[in-house]
Amino acid sequence: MRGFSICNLRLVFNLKSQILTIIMNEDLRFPIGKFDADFEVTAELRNTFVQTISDLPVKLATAIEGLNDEQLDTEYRPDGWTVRQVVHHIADSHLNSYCRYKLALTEEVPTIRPYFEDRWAELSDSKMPVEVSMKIIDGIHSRWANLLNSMSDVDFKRKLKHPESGEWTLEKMLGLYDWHSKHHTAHITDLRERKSW
Ligand code: NI
Repeated sequence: MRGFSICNLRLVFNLKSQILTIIMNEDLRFPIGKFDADFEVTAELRNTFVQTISDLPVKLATAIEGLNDEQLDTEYRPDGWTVRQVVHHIADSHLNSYCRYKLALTEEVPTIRPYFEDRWAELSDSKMPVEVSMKIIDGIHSRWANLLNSMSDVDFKRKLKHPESGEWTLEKMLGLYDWHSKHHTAHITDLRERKSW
């Protein structure tokens, strides 16, 4: 191949390793894959989603059990959130979600208010001890699960509107938070496995 020097080879090698790094980082970022909204919600599936919401406080407590401050301040992937930020983010995200459920149950297709989760994770309260958010998650999930268990089929078909992604039924949104709960828990459990913590 004419003009294909060592420099070109190095370039190809560097590009290849850069692409590999990006792919590996994406795997670390999405340990259970990305959320796919293309599914039919059956009553059985809905029950498994409700169970995930009930179980998260215990599953998350198990995932972070015994971690010291240095470990909590370790990023789960290069340039990613620390374990501490992940825990505080779950509290931020799920308290918003809980409010959105209550809005959708009491108003006609309310438009919800998005927020910049990355900016929230940089605020001072995301550096607090994780126990603070574990208490929030415990309380929110207890009430959220109670609410979900009280909802009828008709309630689960109620909708809210996200300004960017459009209308969501509450049962479809529950699929998102089932995924979200497992997604962030896996960030922590995968990191511990890689680090042998
Ligand atoms: Ni998240």
